Amino acid sequence: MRFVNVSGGPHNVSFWEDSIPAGAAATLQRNMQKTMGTLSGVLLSEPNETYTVSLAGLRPGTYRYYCLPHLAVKMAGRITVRP
Ligand SMILES: [Cu+2]
Repeated sequence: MRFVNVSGGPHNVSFWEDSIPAGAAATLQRNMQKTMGTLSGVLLSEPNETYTVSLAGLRPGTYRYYCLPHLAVKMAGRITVRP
């Protein structure tokens, strides 16, 4: 999955550890491009900068994420991995 910084940055992709399937954290962490902490992607500041999270090997379920700088305005989303 590829995220693009269109405007209003910096943005990032941080997953709620308690909102992903049990046992999925290690795989998800490995699948994330550069991180700045547990399940927390680096900040994107440049226009059209991208951030990639591979879905390879992720167990089925819902993975909820948010943007750390914009959590207060509820910038968030979810990825559903189907079996
Ligand atoms: Cu944001």
